[in-house]
Amino acid sequence: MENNDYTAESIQVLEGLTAVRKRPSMYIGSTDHRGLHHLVYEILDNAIDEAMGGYCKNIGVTIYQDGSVSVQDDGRGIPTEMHPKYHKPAMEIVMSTLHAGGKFDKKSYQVSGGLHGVGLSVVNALSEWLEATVWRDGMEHVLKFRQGVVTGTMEVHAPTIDLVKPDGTLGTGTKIHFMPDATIFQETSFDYTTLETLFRELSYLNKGLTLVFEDRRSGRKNTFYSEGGIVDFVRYLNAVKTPLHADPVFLSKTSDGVQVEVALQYTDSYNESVHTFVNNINTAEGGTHLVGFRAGLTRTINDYARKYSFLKEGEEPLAGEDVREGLTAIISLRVPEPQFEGQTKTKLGNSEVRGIVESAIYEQLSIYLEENPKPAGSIIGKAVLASQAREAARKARELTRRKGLLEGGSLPGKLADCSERDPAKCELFVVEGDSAGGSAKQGRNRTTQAILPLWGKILNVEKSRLDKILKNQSVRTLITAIGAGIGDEFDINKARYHKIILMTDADIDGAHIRTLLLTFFYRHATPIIDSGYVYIAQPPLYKLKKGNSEVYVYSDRELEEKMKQMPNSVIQRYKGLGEMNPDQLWSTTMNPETRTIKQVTIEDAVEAEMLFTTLMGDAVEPRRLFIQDHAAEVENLDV
Ligand code: 0RA
Repeated sequence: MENNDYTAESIQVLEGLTAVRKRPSMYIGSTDHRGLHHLVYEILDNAIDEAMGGYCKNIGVTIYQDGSVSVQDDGRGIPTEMHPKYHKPAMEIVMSTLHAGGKFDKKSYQVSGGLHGVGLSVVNALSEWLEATVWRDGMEHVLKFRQGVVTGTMEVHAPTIDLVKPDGTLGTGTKIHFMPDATIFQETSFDYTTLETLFRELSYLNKGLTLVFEDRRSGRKNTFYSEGGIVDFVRYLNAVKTPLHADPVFLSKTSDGVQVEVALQYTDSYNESVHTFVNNINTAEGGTHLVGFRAGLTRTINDYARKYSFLKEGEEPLAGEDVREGLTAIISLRVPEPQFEGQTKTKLGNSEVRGIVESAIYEQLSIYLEENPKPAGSIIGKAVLASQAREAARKARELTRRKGLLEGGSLPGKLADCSERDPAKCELFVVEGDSAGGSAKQGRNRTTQAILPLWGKILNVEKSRLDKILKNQSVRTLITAIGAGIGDEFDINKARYHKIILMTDADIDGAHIRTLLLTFFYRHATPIIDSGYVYIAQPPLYKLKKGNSEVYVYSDRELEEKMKQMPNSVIQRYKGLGEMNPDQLWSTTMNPETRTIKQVTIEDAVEAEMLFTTLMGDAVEPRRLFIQDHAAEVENLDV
C-alpha cells in the first residue's frame, strides 16, 4: 500500500517537472531576461514570506563566478522531517512537487506570492543543478537535484557555519543555490542592475528587512535596508526633485482583509510618478488599486478645494491629471487572493479593491489636509495652476488642429515619407541634422523607410508643460509625422510606423538629442515605448582600411579585436553621420538585412523615472553623481 503511494507520488513528481520544462513560460512568464531573473524572485519570495511572518530578518543573495545564484535566509528553515506516508524528507517534497508552493501550513492569507503562484519546485525544474541547505535543530541538511530530480538522499551533519546567535540559541535558515539551465533560457547571465533594482524595491516594501547582495563576478556588494519603508521610497524618488512639503504623507488602512499603505509627496515637477505594488509585486500595468487611488485623490482634493474656496462657485472641478501633476507616490497593498491580469500579469484585477482603496484615501487624506493647512495649500495651489495650464494646452492643441498641424492630411514638409501604407512594414528614421538627413534620404529604401531630419533646438520636455511643448516646432513635426497624437489623446493604433529609429551622431550632442527624444516619448507618448516601437540606430564608430579591404567597426572593443586581425590598417573615425555617403549609411546602419538596431525597453518604470528626472531635471549635483554611477547605462540609454 505504502509502496504504491510512493510510486504514485514519484510519477506525479516527474510529470509535474516535465510539464514545467516543456512549457516554462506557463510557470515563469518567459525564458528571456525577464524569466531568468524571475527565478531569483521566486526563491526570494519564500524568504520574504518568512520575513513577513516575523521569522526572518536577513536575506543574502550571491551571484557566483560560475554564474549560479544563491538565496540564503535566517527564517525557520524548510521542514526536514520524514514525511510519514511517503518516507521522504519534507524538503524533498517541497522542492520537487509542483504547486506545493513551499508552505505546508495552508494559510488563508497568502500574502506574498509569485506572479504565477509557483515556487521552489519550478525553479528546481528549470535548474541545471540545485542545492538546498536547511539549518534546523542545530543540524545542517543538504539535498541535491539535477533538473529538478533528486540525486541522492538527504545529508545531515554538523553545521558548517556558526549557528549560535548572540542570545545563545541556535539559528535556523534556508539556502537555495542553483544554476539556471542553459537548455531552457536564451540568456543565463544574471544582471547586477536588474537584481539591484528589485532588491531596493523589496527592502522599501518590507521595512526592517536586511538584504545583502553580492556579485562575486565583479566584487560588487550592496546592502539594502529601510527603516521607514515606503516613506523612504518616496524620499528616494524625490531626492532629485524639489518637494512642495517637507515630509511625505503616510496613509494606511485595513478593511475586509486588504491592507492599504500609501506614501505620497508633491514636488514642483510637471510629471506624475506613481508606482503600485501588490504583495511585493510591482504592478506595472496598474489595475483596480490604481483606479481607486486616483478616484480617491481627485475626490478628496476637489472637496477640500471647494470647502476652502480654492475653487469658486460654478468653476470646473480639478481633473485627475491636475491633482496628479508633480505627485510622487508609492501604493503598497496586501491582498489575500490577488488576481493578476494583463500581458505581463502585472495588473490587479480584484474588483472589490477599487472601493477599498478609494475610501481609504478619501478618509485618511481628508484628515491629513484638514490637519496640515500649509502643505494642503501648496498642493491645491499647484493643482489649480495645472488645471489652468491644461486649459491653455487644450486651446493650443485646438488651434494647431484647426490649422491641420497635428494630424495626418498635411504631413510636414521636412518628412520624406515612404510609399508603403501598412504601418507594420514602415520605419521612420529620426535623423540629427540636415546633412545626415540628406544622405539618409538618398540611401534609404523608399518603399518602407521614411526620413525625418530634426533641426534647431529640441525642447527639454522635463521642464515644460504640455502647452509650451506644443509650441515647439521640432516636437510638432515629430507628432504629426507619427500621426498618433500626444498625451492623454495618444492612440497607438494610429501610429504610421511600427519602428521609430533614432539616428544621431555618436558624440555628446548626439547622445543629448537622443535623451531629449526619449524623454519626450516616455513622458508624452509612453505606449510607443511600451509597444517596443522605439529603436536606436547603431552606426559604425570607425572604418578600417587595408589594401582593398574595408571593415566597419561598431565599438571600441571590436576595434581592439579587429586591429589584431588587421595590424597597421588605416583607421578612420566617424565623428558624425554626415561623414558617410548615402551608400555607406545604407549598408552600415539602415539596411534591415545587415544593420543592428537596439530596441528601447522599459524594464522598470521606477528606474526609468529616476533616469529621466535626473538627466533632464534641474538639480545639478545629483545629475553629476548619477552619471558617474551609471555611466554605462547613460551611454546606452535603454532604461
Ligand atoms: C514550510 C513550512 C515552514 C517554513 C517553510 C516552508 C520555509 C520555506 C522556505 C523557502 C525559503 N526559505 C524558507 N523558509 C521557510 C514552517 C516551518 C516551521 O514551522 O518550523
